[in-house]
Amino acid sequence: MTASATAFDLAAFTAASDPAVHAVDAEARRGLTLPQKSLAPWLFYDEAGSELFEQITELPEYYLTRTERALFTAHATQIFAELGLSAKNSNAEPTASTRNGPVARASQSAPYEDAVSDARSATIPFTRPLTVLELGAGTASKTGILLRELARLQHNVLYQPVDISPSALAAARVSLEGAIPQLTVRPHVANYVTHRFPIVRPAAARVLALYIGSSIGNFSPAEARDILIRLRAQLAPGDALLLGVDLAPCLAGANPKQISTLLDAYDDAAGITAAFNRNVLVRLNRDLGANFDPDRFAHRALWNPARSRMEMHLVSLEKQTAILPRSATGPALPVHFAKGESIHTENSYKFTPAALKALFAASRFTPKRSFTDLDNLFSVTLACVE
Ligand code: AVJ
Repeated sequence: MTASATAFDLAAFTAASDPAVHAVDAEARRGLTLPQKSLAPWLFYDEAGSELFEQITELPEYYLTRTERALFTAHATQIFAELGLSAKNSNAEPTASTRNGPVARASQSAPYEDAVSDARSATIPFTRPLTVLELGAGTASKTGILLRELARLQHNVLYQPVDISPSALAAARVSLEGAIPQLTVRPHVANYVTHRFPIVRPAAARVLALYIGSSIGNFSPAEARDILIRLRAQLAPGDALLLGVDLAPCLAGANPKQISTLLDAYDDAAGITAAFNRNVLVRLNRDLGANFDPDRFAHRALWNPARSRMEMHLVSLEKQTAILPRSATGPALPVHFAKGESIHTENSYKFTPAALKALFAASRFTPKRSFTDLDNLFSVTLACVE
């Protein structure tokens, strides 16, 4: 037996025994044999990729995280008030009162706002406690703002983050439980798209589901609708969804979002997004024993106006062939690239108010209130289950 045959056997053994590696192998074989090669964006989030994404969130060009954080800071009180939780009707000590900063304002222009203005003004008496579920929580750095506010309004808070990255969830648990004494974190490692996730409901608790950070943007309109339909099926009247989406560029208006803002956010000067993109090949090499040379692929970010999405690609700089070794799933697979041929690694959909409204309608959520920054970059919507 040659040395390389031994290495291949070892890769096959690893893939067969580890379900996570098996999923990587199956996705690589699916995506890399399509006419337009593709790899699903969940593959980005191994330990190194999760760390690179954290760095992205702090880049000057990547406005998404900081804008959403500002919206949470400005409107956390209002968000929980909409859910019937305010210092008035809780036993907990009220603290730092109104924090409506200049950064953010409540959007009054969204078309769905009109239909719900009556319901909004009604005061809902607080009775049942709230537990917080989060899809794609990652390290949950922004979530702390909301959880801290909730911990002021209710004695104990159960937080249930679901994420594909065990390392990110472990970091979330350590930092949040350290910072908020009344908080219990119950992490669940799962791909929330392909697998069911449990929702723990302490006696009579209502669920606030967070799907923030534009995570939903990785999915096509049909997939996004299905994710929300499946979430909705696990929820009951009185529960709610807080959805954070990145907004589409606009052509008119007082302060229109520019396409260049998007292009810069996905192709930063420091090259962190490029490293994040290439890391998917590093992961295939490590998990599957493939032999991609990440340096022979260029990072490319483009705006696709027809689909209202940013796309990331890895463009082959030359004619080349990489090999996925034999595994439990199949035989050794050579992957040929022409010069200039790309692997499509991510879609990041950007929403118009109309698209958002259609998404909520299709998944039977009732949007109650939307918050948007003054530059019309990002929006957070509270929607309820009726
Ligand atoms: C984590 C999916 C919200 O689409 O903006 C960041 C991932 N990709 N830079 C996004 C990402 C490139 C991010 N999401």
